[in-house]
Formats: sequence, C-alpha cells, structure tokens
Amino acid sequence: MNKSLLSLCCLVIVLCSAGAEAQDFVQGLEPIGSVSSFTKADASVTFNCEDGSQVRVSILAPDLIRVRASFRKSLPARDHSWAIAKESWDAVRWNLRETPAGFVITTDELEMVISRKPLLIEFRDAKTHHVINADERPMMFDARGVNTGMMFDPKAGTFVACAKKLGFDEHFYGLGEKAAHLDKRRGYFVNWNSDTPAYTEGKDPIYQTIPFYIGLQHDVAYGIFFDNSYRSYFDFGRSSQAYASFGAEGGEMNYYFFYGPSMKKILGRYTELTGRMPLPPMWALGNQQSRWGYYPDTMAEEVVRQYRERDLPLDVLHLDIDYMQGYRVFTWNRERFPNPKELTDKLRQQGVKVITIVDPGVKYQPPASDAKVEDATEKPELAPQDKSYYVFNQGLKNNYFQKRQSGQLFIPKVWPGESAFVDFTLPDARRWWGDLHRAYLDNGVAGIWNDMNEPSDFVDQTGGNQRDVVSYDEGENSTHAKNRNVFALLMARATYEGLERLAPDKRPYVITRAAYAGIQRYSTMWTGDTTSTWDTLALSIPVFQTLGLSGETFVGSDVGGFIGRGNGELLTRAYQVSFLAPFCRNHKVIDGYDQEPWRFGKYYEGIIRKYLKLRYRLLPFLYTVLEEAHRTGVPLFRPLVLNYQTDENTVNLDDEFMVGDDLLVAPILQPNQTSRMVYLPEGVWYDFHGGKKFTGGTMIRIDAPLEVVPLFIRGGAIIPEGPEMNYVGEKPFDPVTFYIHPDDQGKASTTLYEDDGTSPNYRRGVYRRTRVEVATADKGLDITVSPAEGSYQPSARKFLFVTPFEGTARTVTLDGKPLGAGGVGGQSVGYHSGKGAVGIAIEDDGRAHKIVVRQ
Ligand code: MIG
Repeated sequence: MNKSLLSLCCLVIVLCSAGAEAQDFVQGLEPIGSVSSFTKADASVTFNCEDGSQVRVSILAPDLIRVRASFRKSLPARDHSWAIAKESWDAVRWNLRETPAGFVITTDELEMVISRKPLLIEFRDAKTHHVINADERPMMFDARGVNTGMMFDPKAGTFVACAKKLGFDEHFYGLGEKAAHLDKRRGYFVNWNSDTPAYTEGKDPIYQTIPFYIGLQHDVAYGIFFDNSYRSYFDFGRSSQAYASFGAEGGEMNYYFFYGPSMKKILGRYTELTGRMPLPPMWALGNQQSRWGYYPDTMAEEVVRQYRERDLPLDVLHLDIDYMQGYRVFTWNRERFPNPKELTDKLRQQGVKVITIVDPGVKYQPPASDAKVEDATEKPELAPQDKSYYVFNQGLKNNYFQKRQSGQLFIPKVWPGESAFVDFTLPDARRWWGDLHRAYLDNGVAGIWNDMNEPSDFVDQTGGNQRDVVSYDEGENSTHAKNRNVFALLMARATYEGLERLAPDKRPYVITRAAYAGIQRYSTMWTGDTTSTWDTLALSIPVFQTLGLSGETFVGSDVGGFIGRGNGELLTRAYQVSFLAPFCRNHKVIDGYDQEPWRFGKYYEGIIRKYLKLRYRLLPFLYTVLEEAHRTGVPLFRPLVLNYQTDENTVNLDDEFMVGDDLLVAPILQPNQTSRMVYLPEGVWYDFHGGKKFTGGTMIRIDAPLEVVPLFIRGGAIIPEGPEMNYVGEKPFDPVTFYIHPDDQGKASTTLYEDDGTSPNYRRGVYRRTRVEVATADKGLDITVSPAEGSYQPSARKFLFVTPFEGTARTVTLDGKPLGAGGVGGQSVGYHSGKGAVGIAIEDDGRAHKIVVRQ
C-alpha cells in the first residue's frame, strides 16, 4: 500500500471510530494518604489521613455501603445529590474492628476490609469471606491542583478516580444509555450528555449519564454507583489488564457499593436509593405514532383515520416542534392548529391521546417596541406571540434563566433561534415551568415529550459555549461542568411535578431524551435519533437491556429508525422487537421517507398489524411485568443474564431478550434471514406460535420467515391475556385468559396485577392481585385461584384457563361442584376439552376457587 493511501485509510479509521479514545486516566494521579486516625458515628466511620484527606464509610443497609473521600482536605459539610431519593436509612447491625493492618467493618452481608497503609478498600462476603471487589490502588486525585478536564472550571476541584482489581472472568453491565454491547468488559466510556443524531455502535457519549454499573464474576454480582455529575469516565479493563477504573473531572469521590449476590437484588437497592418508576398510565403501553411534521391538524386527524380504517391499534399521537408558534414552547400555532382542544377531543373520542414535545430552549424575545398589548393572562398559549412572548417575559422578570459568570443572560441557539435556558436547579423556576404545562393540559394534551435537554446548543454541541454558565445549585452557584449532566433530570422533574399538581387524579407521563441517574422517578425515555438500519435495530436490544440494568424500565426507540430510508422488511422486524418494548412508538425525521405501518404495502402492514394486536392481547401480562418493575426495580425488558445469572451462556447474550420472567424473544436482526439460532436456558420452553415444547440448556435452530418472530414461553409460566383491541380501554379485560405452560414438574403460576390504569390510587391499595397456581395431579390437574388482594374492582367478567391436557377431561369441578361441558368462548361458565387442551371458564368474583380436572 502506498503512503498516501495508507494515511487516507488511517483518516477514515479515525473518522469512523466515533467513541472517545481511551485515556488511562489513573496515570499521573496522586494516591490518598494513609490512615492516621478515625472516628465512629452511628452509621459511619470517618478515617483521617496523614495528608489531611478524609474518607467516610457509611453503612446504609447490610448490602449497601457508601464511600466518600476528600483529598488533602476535610469532607465538606454540604452533601447533596439530585439523584438520591432516599437519604435516611434505618439503622442496621454493624461492627467495626481494628486490626494490626487496619479495620474491618462487618454487616450481616458484607465484610469491608480497610488497610491503613496504603489505604485500600476490599469488599468481601460476610459469610464466605470471598473477595467481591477490591481496590487495586488507593483512591486518587490530581495533586497538581489543576483541573485536567476538558471543561476548565475553578470550582470543580480536581480529577478524582478509583481503580478496582479486574477479574479475569469479570463482566460489566450498566451505565445506562450506551451505544454498546451488553457486556461492557474491555470497554471505555465517557458520560457527558450529548445530542448525537444518527449515532451508531461505538459512539460515546450519547444522550444520558447513568454512572452506575454491575460487576459479575462467578455468579456473584455487585454494583457501584459513582454519584458524580461531572464528566465521568469508566474504563472496564480497556487500558489495563489489572484494573477497572472510574473517575470524574471534578467533584467528590463518592460511590455506593451494592452487594447482591443477585443482580435483581442490586437493582432493588439501586432503585430504592435513586427511586423507582411510578406507574405510567396504562395507555402508555399502547401503540404510539409520531412524525416530525404532523401538521396541520387535518394531517394529524388523517393519520388517526388511517389507523382506524386499517384496523391498526393506536393509543397515542405525538406532535413534534411544528405545533408551536415559531418554536415557542407553551404556545400553539393557530394557523396549523386553530383549535387544539377541539382536535384533542376529536382524537380522544377515537381512543387517541395527544403528546406534545417541549424543548428547554425558550425563544429569546424581548418585547417589540410597538408591543401594545399586555400579555394575555387567559389562555396566553393561544394568543399571538410575535410582539411579546409570555414565557420569555415571565422567565426574564423572575430571573429564572441561566446566566454566564459575568451576569449576562446565556443565549444559546436552538430551534427558536436565540434562546434562553431555565435554571432548573432553582425550586421556583421548576415550579413555574411545571405550571406552564397548563397550556397543554387545558388543551387536552395527555403527556409531555422532552427533547434537546442535554442541553443541546447549535452553537457548540460539546458544551463549550456553556462552560461559564452558572446554576444556583442550592446556593453553590456552580458551573456547567457540574450541572450539564443533571439538566434533563431537573427539567423532567419540573415537568413531572407540574403535571402532578395540575392533574392530581392522573398519572403523569413524561418522555425524555437526556438523563442522569434517578430519572426513572420522573420520566420514561426513548433512545434519540437512531438510523433506519439493521445495525441500529440489532443495537437496540443491548441498549434496552442496559437501560433496564441501570434503573430505567420504560424504554424504547423510534420503531423503524429515525434517520434514513427504511423498508418494509426492516420496519416489520423492528416492530417484532418493539411490540414487546415498553415504549412502542414509530417516529421519523421531517425529511425522511414515510414510515407509518402501511407505507410499504399490505403485506408488511398485515404482519405489523398481527404483532400490534398481539401486544394489546398481552396487555394484562405486560402491565403485570411493568408493575413488578415499579415495585422492585427489576426491569421489563431483560437480558437473559438477569434471569439466569448462574448460566454462563448468558453473560454476553444480547441478540435475544426476555420480557419479565416468562417470555423469551429472539428477533431477526438481519435482512433476508428466515431462521436463526436461539439459546434457551435450562428448563421447559414452549413455542408461542405453535405450542411446540423444547428442552432448554442448549441452542436450537428455529424458522423465522418474516411473519414470525421467534417467541418462547417459559415452562412454569401462566400468561394472562385480554381480548384484542385497538386502544387501551376500548374493551374491558373480559375474559382474562390464563394460558398455562407447565414446567417439567407439571407446575405453573402467576400473579396478575390490575388497577384502574390512569389514577394514582394504586399507591393507596386500589389494585388487584390475582394469584393462580396449577399443579399436576394423577390423571389431571388442579387450578387454584387465591382470593383477590387489594380493593380495585373490575367490572363483572370471566376468567378463562387454557392448559395443555393429554387425553380427554371427563370431570371438571369448581369448588367441588361439577362444571358443565361446552362452556368456553367467554360466554358461559363451563369447560371444553379437545385437541390436547382444556379450556375452563369461570366467573371472576374475587374469591378463592379450586378447579379440579380429571381424565
Ligand atoms: O434537532 O423535534 O430526537 O425525535 O423529531 C432535532 C425534532 C430535534 C430531535 C429528536 C427527534 C425530533 C427532532 N428533535
């Protein structure tokens, strides 16, 4: 190869390797000093070091320990994080012991060994004493006192870092939204919320920052949450064979250590600490349609008309930035949408809710000199804004906008042109912003979509133009280096709390692009501006799984991809993934090729219809799994390793996924592919489409023409289904059909969760749990329905049980009394036997029942 060709190749490689180049950031840092003394408090020990540094170890729970360090100075009294939901923890049993080499702190689950000189921390299992995670060297900082970061900020302090021994078999999961595979081992990642349209695998950072990861080695998992909002770095053994490290360009060394050993337990604790997802309205699980450019109102109506005419399910229509007057947030463009309330009413009558996009950029618009009228106080969102814009006026008057260090207003450029950003660290500003959403709710809008909240600035997407922007930050008046990554979290919080205040009887529904840890308390998310390519479709699976392992359950991406031209096959395969993702929304860029489900012809439309209808049938199941995520922090969309942690075949498996514990999906992620290998973990599995039984613990090859997404039900599961419908609430869940899939012991069970689907009353016990258990008996089986738990009352309806059955059922009794034959179809009580299955219909009266089926 000649020289110029070679350098051209190098250039191409440099341009294509989108990810940040790995820097071994621990090099050149100074270690923290050795321990010279310590003081013990109720739930913490503070170690004083020879160099004036301090380390505080706080025992929050038997499996949760916080480590905080300051370098060559004392720990500051101020201790605040926007991510943390729980600050006071019940006292737990723990013990501190001094040893010749240092200290041992024990809880019922953990043993923390701290050596004095050098100061090294090791976490061990309290019972087995096996090391779970250990410092490879003392915690570090940049002793030169200069901020080595890209974002010079005298307030930031210096670079802080920590390095942990890297296990030969250690796997890494988490870090939220990363364009990377599931197992992050040997990966290097940066957190700096960034607007990155058309990102592909390897691009880093992208929109969100979740500095939390789970390490797994030899079935034992731990978690580390490095709660530091500065630009942070994670190196999982890319730079070194010896250590995995994390660091940040300022702030404190401040991390939480979680011990499993199960990953599910860690997620439970992590989401106890940073908060769990409140239940969104059930219709958020419905199908959603968006397009950058649904305007005017007649076009929005036409999209819905098409959906209904084509018998395609739809719950939500999104309005992108074009509904506003000149991109002014909290206004409506009256030429395009003369009567927004009338429009939302019309759509609601067809079962469709409207969501509007809200960007952070408030158009910079001092009132015109000839502005004669005062801003309207009644419905200002519908008044003309070209002379005077109420949102800008109010924000300016009340000092809610971000300023530069010089005191000048910070004026970024976004969609409205010159704009102002709200300082969301100000409580009053958050309240004001939240209240502004009246402009939407009064016009019948049902949910809010937050975009551009990295915050994106067309002047400089790296944040360079924002570096001297100051935020109030609880009186600290800190700069962009610290606040960028929490901007979206606080905007989502303002939005969520506003919706909650404005409509207390409804569950807020917010969707965000950027985030910081804790975002799940306020918002759901989508994965931003993807491309319409097969690679992006394949990437979506580890991305969703990783988000789930980072506290975010309600995830999804633009079905079919946002940028570029898709095709019918890609769109169909994309729906075969997203029909089981929490957020199922087709969306497309304004100048993109049309991509609604019918745009590529009847053949594809037919298959997409089939999967959308299946999604709606599965709503009782999906909602049950969603509620589990809300209650436990264990996500809906899961990597297999979360359910089968001890199965080493699953550690880096990310071309298949599970929904809850019970469904396994192995989608096709390449064009022209009509079969694939699928790994089924140990146990019995049933093909969803034909019921064929498989024994797991191995790979199988399965046919998957375009009509089929390989889908399996775990033996032992009961999948509750409702009737087919075209929007949530169109029909009651009557009957609820329980499809029974016995394991190799002949057993199966489930606990169906239900509530009213829209109000916050579920927080006060207004829900219903129905436990169903099946056991095989000699020549038959027994079905036990436990009394319903909770005070929610569905309308009168039937329960239908469908179970495989060898031979013919001759006697079926309900609570000891014979049931009549021929009663299936949801109409009357009774049973039907035939074709290897039995169906039994009973009245759901909320009471305990026992059904006995015998040959
Ligand atoms: O600069 O609002 O990710 O979903 O359609 C682009 C227009 C701004 C980016 C979002 C995309 C949305 C688009 N937005």
